[in-house]
Amino acid sequence: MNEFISEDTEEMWREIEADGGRPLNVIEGPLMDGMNVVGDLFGQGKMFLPQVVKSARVMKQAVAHLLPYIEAEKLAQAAAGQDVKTKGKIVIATVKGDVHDIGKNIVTVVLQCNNFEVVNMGVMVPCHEVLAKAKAEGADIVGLSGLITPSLEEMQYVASEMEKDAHFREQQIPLLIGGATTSRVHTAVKIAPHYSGPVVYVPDASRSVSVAQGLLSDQAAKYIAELNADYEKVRTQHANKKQVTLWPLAQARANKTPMDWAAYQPVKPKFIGKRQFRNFDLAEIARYIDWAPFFQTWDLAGPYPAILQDEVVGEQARKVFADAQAMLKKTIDGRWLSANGVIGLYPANTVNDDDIELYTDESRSQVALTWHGLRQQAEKQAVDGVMRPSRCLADFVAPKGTADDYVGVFAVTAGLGAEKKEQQFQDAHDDYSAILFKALADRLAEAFAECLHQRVRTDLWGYAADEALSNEELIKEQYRGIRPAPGYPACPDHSVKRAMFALLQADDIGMGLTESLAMTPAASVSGFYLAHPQSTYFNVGKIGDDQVQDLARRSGVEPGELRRWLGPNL
Ligand code: B12
Repeated sequence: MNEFISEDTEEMWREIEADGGRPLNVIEGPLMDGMNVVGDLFGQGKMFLPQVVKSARVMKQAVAHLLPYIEAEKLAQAAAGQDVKTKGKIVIATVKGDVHDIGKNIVTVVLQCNNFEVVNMGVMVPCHEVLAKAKAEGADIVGLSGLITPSLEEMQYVASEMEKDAHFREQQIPLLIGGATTSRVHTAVKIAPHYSGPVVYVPDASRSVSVAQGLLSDQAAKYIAELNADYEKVRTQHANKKQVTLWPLAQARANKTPMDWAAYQPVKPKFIGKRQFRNFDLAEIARYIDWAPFFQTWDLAGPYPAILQDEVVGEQARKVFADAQAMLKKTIDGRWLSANGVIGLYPANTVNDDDIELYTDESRSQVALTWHGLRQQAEKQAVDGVMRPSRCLADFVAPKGTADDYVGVFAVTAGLGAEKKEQQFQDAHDDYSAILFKALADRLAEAFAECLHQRVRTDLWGYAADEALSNEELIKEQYRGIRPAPGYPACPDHSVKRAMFALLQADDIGMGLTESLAMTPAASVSGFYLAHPQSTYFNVGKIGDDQVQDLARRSGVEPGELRRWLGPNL
C-alpha cells in the first residue's frame, strides 16, 4: 500500500503546485480526505485496526516526504505563521513506573489518523513531566495509559495534581484514562473525584476518536454534562452495590482447600538453585506461541484459529497474521530480539497457613524467599453438600513438617533489543511494523514462559516426565500444576517480584523492575511453579481489613503500603 508513497505524494504536490497551491494543501486536501474516510469506516466498524494503522503509515510517510517543502515554505512565510489546523492537541503518556505502550501507541496512531495532533511522551513518565509538557504544548487533552495495578494509583495522583494546578482546573482540560487494567467503574469511583475537569475512561482505540471529538466540539458542554451524569450514576450504583459478605480470616482459613498430605509424595527436582537460559532459541520458543491475545491487540475479536475464517474479520485477521509470520521469520533470522530466562527450584513449605517459604537447601533451615499469600474471604456456599473452599495458593504446598515439598520461580524476557528495532520502524514512520513487532515480542515472552515451564515439568523438576501435550493443550493448561504470575487474580500483589528478582538475580540476564514493579523489558513474564495435581487458579477477590492487618504482621510491611498494592482487592 505504501510502496510508491513518495512518488505518489510528489506527483500530487506537483499537480497542486501547478495550480498555485501550497504543500500543506496536499495534506489538508487529498490526504486528510483519505484519512477522514478511514476514520469514518473505522468508527462504523467497516474497517479494522490493522488497516487504520497501515493507512497511518501512508499518511506519515507522505507527510515526511512533504516536510522539506513545508519547511521551505514556512521559512519563506515565517511572517505569515500559518499552519495545518488539527482537531486538537493531545499529550499522551504511560504513567510513572509502567512500561506498557502498545495500547497507548495504537491510540496515538488512531487519533493522528483522525487529525488530532498527538504528543506521545512514551513510558514511565512522571506526573510533573506530563503536566509540564501539556502546558508547554498547549494541549487540549491529557491522556494516561497503564497496565498494572500500581498505575491506577498514579492516575489518581495525576488527577489530583491537575486539580491543584489552575492551568488545568480553570481551563477544565480533559483527562483520558486507558489501558488493560483501567475500567469505567474505577475511573468514575477512584480517579474522577480527584479532578473537577472531565475525566473519561476510554475502553479502546476505536472509541478514543469520538470521545476526543465530543470533548473538543462546540457541543462539549452537553457532552461533558452527560458524561458527569453517567459517572455520578456509576458512583451511586457502586456505593449501593451489595457488598460481598466477607468471612473473618480465621473462618476462611478453617475452610481452606482440603489436601491429604499423607498421601502426597512430592517429587524432588533434579537440582536445587538457579539456572539461566541466555539467547534462548527463538525458533523453539515460537513453537509455543498462543496467538489468541495477538488478535486482541489488533482489536480483532474471535478465538484463534477460527478467527482466520471469520466472516467479518477473517480477511484482516489472515492479513495481519501473515504479516506477523513474515515479521517473526525476520525477527528470528535477523536476531532482532534475544530471549533470556532464569528459573529457580527450591525446597519449600507452607507456614502461617498462607505463606510459602522457599529454602536455600534441603536442611530447610534458611529461608531464601517468603511468598505471602492472600486468601479468599468472600462467603462460600456448599455445593452438593460440599462447602466451596476459601482458597490461597499456599494451600497447594505441603505445610512445614508434613512433607518435603518444592516450589519453582522464574523470570523470562523476549524483549531484549525490542526498543532499538521498534525505533527503526518509528524513524521510518512505520507504526504498523512497530506495533506488530512489539506485539510479537509480547507473544514470544509468554511463549518462552510456556516453553520453560514444560521443560521444568518434564525434565528439570521432572514431576511430569511422561507428559506429551500439543501446543493447544498447553495453552489450555492441560498439564499438571500451575504457573501463578504476581499481579494476576490468584496473587494480585505485585510486590513479591522484588524478592523474586533478588533471588533469581534477574538483573544478571538484563531484566529489571520499575518503582511500580513493572518489569523491563516490557515483553517479560515472571511467576512461580506449583506442582501439586490439585493446584488451580482462582480469584482472591475482596479481602477484609483483618487480613491486611494479619499480612502486615506476617510481612512486616505497613498496612498503608499494603493497601497501595492491594487497592482492587479492598
Ligand atoms: C498481552 C498481555 C501481556 C503481555 C504484554 C502486555 C502489553 N500490552 O504490554 C505480556 C505477556 C508481556 C504481559 C505481561 C504481564 N502481565 Co499481562 N496482560 C496481557 C493481556 C492478556 C492483554 C493486554 C494487551 O496487551 N491488550 C492489547 C492492548 C492493545 O490493549 P490495551 O493495552 O488495553 O490498550 C487498549 C485500550 O486499553 C486503550 N488504551 C490503552 N492505553 C490508552 C491510553 C489512552 C489515553 C486512551 C484514550 C486509551 C488507551 O486503547 C488500546 C487499544 O485499543 C491482559 C489481560 C487483558 N485482557 O487485558 C493481561 C494483564 C494486563 N497482565 C497482567 C499482569 C499481572 C502481567 C504481569 C505482571 C504478569 C507477570 N507477573 O509476569 C506481566 C507484566 C509485564 C511487565 N513488563 O511488567 C494483568 C494486570 C493486572 C493488574 N491489575 O496489575 C492483566 C490485566 C491480566 C489479569 N487478568 O490479571 N501481559
